[in-house]
Amino acid sequence: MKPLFKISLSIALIGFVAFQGCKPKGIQASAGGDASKAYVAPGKYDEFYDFVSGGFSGQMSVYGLPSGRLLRVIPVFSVDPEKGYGYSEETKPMLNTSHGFVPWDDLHHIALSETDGIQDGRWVFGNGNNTPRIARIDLKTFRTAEIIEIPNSAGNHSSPFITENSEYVIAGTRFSIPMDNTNGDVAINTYKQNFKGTVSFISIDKTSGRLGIAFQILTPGINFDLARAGKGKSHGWMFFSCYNSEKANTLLEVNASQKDKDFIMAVNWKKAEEYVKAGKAQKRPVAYAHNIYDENKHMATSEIEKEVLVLDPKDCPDMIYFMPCPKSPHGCDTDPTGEYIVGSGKLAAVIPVFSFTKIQKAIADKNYEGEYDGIPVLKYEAVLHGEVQKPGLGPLHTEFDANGNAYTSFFISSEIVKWRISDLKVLDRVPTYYSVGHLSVPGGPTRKPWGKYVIAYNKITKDRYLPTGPELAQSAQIYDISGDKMKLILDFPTIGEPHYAEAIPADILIKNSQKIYKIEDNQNPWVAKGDKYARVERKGNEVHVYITAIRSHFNPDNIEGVKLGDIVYFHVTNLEQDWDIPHGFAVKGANNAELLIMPGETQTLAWKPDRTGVFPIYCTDFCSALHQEMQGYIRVSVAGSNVPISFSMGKTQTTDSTAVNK
Ligand code: K7E
Ligand code: CUA
Repeated sequence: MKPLFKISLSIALIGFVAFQGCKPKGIQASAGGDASKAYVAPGKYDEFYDFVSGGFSGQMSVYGLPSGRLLRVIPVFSVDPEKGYGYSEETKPMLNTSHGFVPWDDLHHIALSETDGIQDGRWVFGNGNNTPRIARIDLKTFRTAEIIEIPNSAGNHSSPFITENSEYVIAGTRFSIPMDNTNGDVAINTYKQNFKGTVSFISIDKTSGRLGIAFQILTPGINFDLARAGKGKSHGWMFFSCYNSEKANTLLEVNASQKDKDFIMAVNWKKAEEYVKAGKAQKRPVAYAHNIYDENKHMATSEIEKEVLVLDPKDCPDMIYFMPCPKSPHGCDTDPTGEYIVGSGKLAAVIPVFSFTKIQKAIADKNYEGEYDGIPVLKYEAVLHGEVQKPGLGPLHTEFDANGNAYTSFFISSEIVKWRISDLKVLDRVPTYYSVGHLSVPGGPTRKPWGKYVIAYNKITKDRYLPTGPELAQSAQIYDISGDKMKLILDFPTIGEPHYAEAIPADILIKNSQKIYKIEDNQNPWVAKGDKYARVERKGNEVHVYITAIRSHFNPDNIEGVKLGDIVYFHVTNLEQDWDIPHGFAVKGANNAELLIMPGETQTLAWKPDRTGVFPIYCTDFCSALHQEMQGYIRVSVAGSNVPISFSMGKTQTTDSTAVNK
């Protein structure tokens, strides 16, 4: 540490301690003094990128760790007017589904791509809970590159969890439902006869990342909550937590809490692959949207796919097993070695830890306690490594460090508990402020945890921040876990309602981060690659404005000849080839949003004028000293007007032949 840094840090610390002085006593004590560990000096980079789910915001946000600085919000399942996502003609198809345009969703879980069980920094995946979807975000550009809808599913909560070589992300349905190819118009109280669950295996192309639904497995009508892939010795298996083994269809808070134990479902997906190869899967008619953003065309396309392969466990022995798990399990997490599977029963008084070796032995010995809908149920004692006794109340999720320790979040007792996997001893506990949901250790779900911190994502903030009306910010808290005891070092408010998050060392991503799109590679059908292509064309009642943007003007910036009843398409190409120089574009009265166009990119805004007059257009992103001069006018005349199409910039009416009004 340089001396200068020390001085400014101690000033910061004095401020910090003084500020703590006016807080309630309990909080002050627990926040005690290790803020230096979260301090990243101005101008310095953070050590980790933290990808945080936005919950009901439908987005993903990116923070630096350990500073908690917000770096970016990535629009995924919800429209984002700030970036024009879901508003521009090029991005609208990303939000297409079999139900049409669905501009919102609920994103709970993050999965970073892995090679050999280690984060490789290529892609990050997120789930849409409401209208079942999985998204792939490209980590070169931090933009959503693909969204695939999941058929035969409702409430895609148990998703997206990734296998150790990114073979698959999986998607387990939370709600069981009548299958898509059956007549779903049935009485709800026929649940037990007509409702089924599925878990889907979505393959990831090794080079392009392109997703495809490889197969689905039909399951009893229970609810899938969370999942984790096996790794190392348990690679080839996937573990799903299930609740509502009672198969209740009403008042689940009571009716789905009847049994002492629900299940963790163990799926041998290597075996499932064999069954698919052997032709055991049934082709079922379905309809689901598959949306891909083409980086060269700067444009998304959406296709409706029509078929899915479904495996029925009846035809596929040795593919799935149930393990009893107390009581309404939520989290289901595998440790870095792949030997231990931790089930967190929301209503359970212990944390059961299962052993993969014992599971294999119980399967070989057919050590079953019975069947559930024809699927073998392994004996609890036979597969149990042991139980963590008196851990806390309301265990939800568990993450791991590289030293054989586990960290479990407790919603009801509002704490993180550190325990040792080998002997199941509780080692430490710290309060969270308040009611932690997920927690996350960098690399925590992988074969190689990076450790250093555990971050709590809390549901309730109460007195932690200045009041902001009826709704308060959700909050994350960072604890230093480098020593024996966990130490709270920072609170930071978050966007939306975070559930899961995953952090990755910054070095892995920085080197791949893209700075611009090359204008020569731009294959958007409406691109204008320079002034000579700037033009306005009428096609029936469509007016296409091919407009270029470069500091600090639009070309053209005076446009006439639009008539009421026309739809105007502004195709804006940003000609800049410098990092961090987007231009924005907005027109008065537009019913959608702005465009925010990256260097080398083309984006299109559709505008249907509702009245005659002259309407300003302008750049919305402060791009230069003369940003405020980056503006123009478009004139709208009456429907039968004979004002011809014309366009210009500066004094010169263009005389380029491509630009002449035909
Ligand atoms: Cu526990 Cu939706 Cu992962 Cu929230 S879920 S906390
Ligand atoms: Cu371009 Cu401001």
